[in-house]
Amino acid sequence: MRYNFPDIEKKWQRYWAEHRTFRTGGTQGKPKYYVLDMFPYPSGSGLHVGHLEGYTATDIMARYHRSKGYNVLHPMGWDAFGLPAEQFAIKTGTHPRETTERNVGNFKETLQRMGFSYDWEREINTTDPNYFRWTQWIFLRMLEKGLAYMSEVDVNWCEELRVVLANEEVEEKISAGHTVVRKPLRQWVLKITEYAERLLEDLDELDWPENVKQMQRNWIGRSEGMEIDFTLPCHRQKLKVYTTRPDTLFGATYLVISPEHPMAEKLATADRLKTVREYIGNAKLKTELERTGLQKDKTGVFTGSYAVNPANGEALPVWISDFVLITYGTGAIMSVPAHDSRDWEFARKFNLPIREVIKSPHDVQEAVMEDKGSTCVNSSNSDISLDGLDFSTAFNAMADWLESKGHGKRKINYKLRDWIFSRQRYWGEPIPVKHYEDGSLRPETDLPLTLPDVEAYQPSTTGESPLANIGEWLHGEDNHGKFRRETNTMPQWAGSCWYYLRFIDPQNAEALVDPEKEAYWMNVDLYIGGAEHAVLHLLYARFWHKVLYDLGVVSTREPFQRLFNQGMILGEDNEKMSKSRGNVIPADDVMGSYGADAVRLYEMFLGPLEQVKPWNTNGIEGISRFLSRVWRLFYPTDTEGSELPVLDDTPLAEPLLRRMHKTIRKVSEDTGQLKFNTAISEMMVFTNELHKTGCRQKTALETLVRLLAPYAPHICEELWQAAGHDESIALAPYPAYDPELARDEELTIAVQVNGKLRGTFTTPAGTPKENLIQQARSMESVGKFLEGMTVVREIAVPDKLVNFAVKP
Ligand code: ANZ
Repeated sequence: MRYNFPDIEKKWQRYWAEHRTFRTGGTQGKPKYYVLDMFPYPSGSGLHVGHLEGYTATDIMARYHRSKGYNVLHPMGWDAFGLPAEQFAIKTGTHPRETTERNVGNFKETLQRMGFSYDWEREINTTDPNYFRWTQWIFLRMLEKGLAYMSEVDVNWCEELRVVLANEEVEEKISAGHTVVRKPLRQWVLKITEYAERLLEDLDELDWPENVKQMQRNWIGRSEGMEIDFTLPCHRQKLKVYTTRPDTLFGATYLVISPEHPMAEKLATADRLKTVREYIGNAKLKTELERTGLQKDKTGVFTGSYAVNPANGEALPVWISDFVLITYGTGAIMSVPAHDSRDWEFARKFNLPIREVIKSPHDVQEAVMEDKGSTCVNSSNSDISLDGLDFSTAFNAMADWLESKGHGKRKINYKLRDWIFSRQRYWGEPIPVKHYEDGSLRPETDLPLTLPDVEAYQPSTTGESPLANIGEWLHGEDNHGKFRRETNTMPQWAGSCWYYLRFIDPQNAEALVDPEKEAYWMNVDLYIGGAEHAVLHLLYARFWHKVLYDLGVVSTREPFQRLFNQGMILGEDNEKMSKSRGNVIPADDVMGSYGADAVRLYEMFLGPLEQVKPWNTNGIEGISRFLSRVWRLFYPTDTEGSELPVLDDTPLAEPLLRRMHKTIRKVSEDTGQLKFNTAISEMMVFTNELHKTGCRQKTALETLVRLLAPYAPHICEELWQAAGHDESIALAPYPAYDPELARDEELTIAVQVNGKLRGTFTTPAGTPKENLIQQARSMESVGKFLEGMTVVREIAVPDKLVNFAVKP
């Protein structure tokens, strides 16, 4: 009988839906496993093979854990508010709801064609009023707690999109060619800074990639320093600077304040006022990035005023420069050009004095204190001396002295800013607040507050959302008086801040999530998604989760225990897949040619999940042949018809028995650790062995099919049924191995890149070439040398070595 994948795949997808095979179990009895994808924004261009990588990985984990006896929660939904649908509405007049529905339909069809074992009864959509009612509910709890507030803030205003951007979004928009300027607007802001310390501390207990944790740490940007007061002889006020290096105070030779600093104009002496005003005016036109970029030429003006250094009484000139940001510290710094590179550049450019106060024992051009063994020099007054002290001793000595004299205070600063939370948009969750004529503000009592239909989707000319044009929605009156509704909507990030909780209890009309169900399912055991969300989504969601924790809605401090970033799949040309490059491989096309099982298997066989790797259509042919070989173990001839395979029941011979137990061990271990590529090559080896020995023994063949089922579920269901089973293979237990029979004779294999030894690994004697290459590729110590390079040749010498010949 032939392997007819289109019919087989359709047949089993229908079977799973009819039998509700992947319905999530209740909260009793079994251990739980919650495995989650970063749910997609249903765009108009559909899913390509890159999108399916992470979804395939989570699906394998879901199926694997089900057969290992876990109660698995594996849901899917749609993060469907957002700009593209709104931009499309502006252009064509189509309601974003229509566009969204159509796109969701397409996405869902593709995902179902892939045979993913989602519990579709838990599907959610962030634009559904039954969903965003709870997004609005969370916002109102934040309002009550003072965590949501309105403020006149300098926002990042995108000219082309006529919308405010979060700090976290600016870079992406600039690189897309948009203009972003700073402009003051009254906005809703969420006080994420109140959680800075907890967001930082709790990172330590998470099983996340170290680089993602580090990016969050950098974004939060905690620094320990001091605020130091410099007296201004001609003014009553003092000038407060923030520094992380009070140990270098004797080396300060001038001060710099930000153009937005409230003292900037006041400090300008009459002869300098015109130049100072001009400089301040020009700074407004630049973005933060233009001002602070390291390679940027430094600009600045002298105010004409001087301030007194509390350590040595020297009068230091006060300058204005736009590399000092008003949003950080106090918006004023003391410059120590001998030991800070930006200060150094600035001093050289404007001919300001440079005084060394740190000596390094090493021969370095510019002494930095982090340099081990560096100590202070030229740093004493009649009260204290820092000379000869190392960084932390000097820091503390100076801090104690300044504090005792009332010249300064220790201070912890964070780079993290409060989260600007309003958008001048139609297609978002309405912010459920009413503004009354007396200036007061009250929450909407009746949630959800839904979106009215509008005629036109353009932002209003005042920069308000199109909702400001809908009179009957906008204005109203209740027993508190006449009111006007808030016209801002929430940013796209809002809905994804808590969706993982709604999957636990999607229909609940009384509460966001039932506490008992929450306690059973949380937190998420495995969360897979792209590294591009390292800061934005993952930081926002952690913040909301902590707010919900404080409200008693959730029982865990963190939402996602384990995070895994899949490496991007590039186009065949080694470039990122994108419409403009024309290198996108649509998922439906390859599924049409090779079937879902082949696509799933091939995506996982491309290389280690975390690695970036190019798609290669020739490679999928090989996988396709492998599936046919598995099929022919059961049906050796290509005859038409539907005869059942005849399998024999005699005990397995010793060598094959051992081989089988080893295979179970390896595939099971690798699958559990998301090392899917090596698990697959192990199954290939076993399949070859079965063919070579002409084995048609029931246990051996069924074992192969059970191991393969999480990867290629359709063909395995078909063969499992053919072997005489009535129940879905998804419900069959995972094969177990006998440790004694699974023991290996291990050999050490050397791995080289361009002939240089980059690592070794152990593997059973006789491991075939392709398996050796896969294992070698998965090694971190090797991967580093392959990244960004083109592999020109892969050489594997069985039982000895692997060598990769690469070029840039
Ligand atoms: C003197 C000094 C000497 C500094 C030295 C550094 C090195 P982090 O670690 O990022 O917190 N700074 C303070 N406020 C600033 C602002 N608003 N805009 C630009 N720069 C600002 O950085 C703190 C350091 O950055 C501070 O310590 C200050 O320069 C500068 F050898 O003060 B330092």
